[in-house]
Amino acid sequence: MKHNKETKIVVMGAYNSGKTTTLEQICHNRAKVEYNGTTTALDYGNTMISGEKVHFFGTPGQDRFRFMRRILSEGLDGAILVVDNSNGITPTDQEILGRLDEFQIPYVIFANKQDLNSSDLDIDSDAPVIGTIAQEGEGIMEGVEILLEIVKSHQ
Ligand SMILES: Nc1nc2c(ncn2[C@@H]2O[C@H](COP(=O)(O)OP(=O)(O)OP(=O)(O)O)[C@@H](O)[C@H]2O)c(=O)[nH]1
Ligand SMILES: [Mg+2]
Repeated sequence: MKHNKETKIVVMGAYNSGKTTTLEQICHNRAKVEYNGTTTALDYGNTMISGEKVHFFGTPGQDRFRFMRRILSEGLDGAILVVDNSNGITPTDQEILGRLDEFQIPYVIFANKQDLNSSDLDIDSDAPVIGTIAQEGEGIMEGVEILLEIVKSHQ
């Protein structure tokens, strides 16, 4: 019988882009550490997808917590970069993209807040870009499924 490894996905992105909201849509049993609505340590949740357990860790977006990105990214199988589409790609996003490409981590980009701005992201990446409205759950599970396919084909 095939051994089903549990999968670890890390949700990354700049401050206020919608990482926590995204994770809340994916997972129903969750823990979060935040202060005044901003993530200060991490978000965590897990869910079963196609009979496999998938763990999601959300990073803090504020640059003063960037060390958490490194800690939470130990042993990750894949990543979601959540971009605020009304802001475009920020320096934080650029830094994350550079690392994901450098270490050949499978990832997808969620172009979030499509309700505020639905123009195309100007981005230098070969990863799939999925338009999302995290608050309404739009695009989220479709994007997760695309990511899990890429993670599987990468293994
Ligand atoms: N209009 C709109 N607002 C959104 C969307 N997704 C999230 N938000 C709002 O954006 C704000 C930030 O969302 P969070 O999910 O806390 O963002 P975050 O990336 O976890 O923020 P940090 O942890 O502080 O980096 C909240 O007020 C959300 O309600 C969206 O698709 N559209
Ligand atoms: Mg957050």
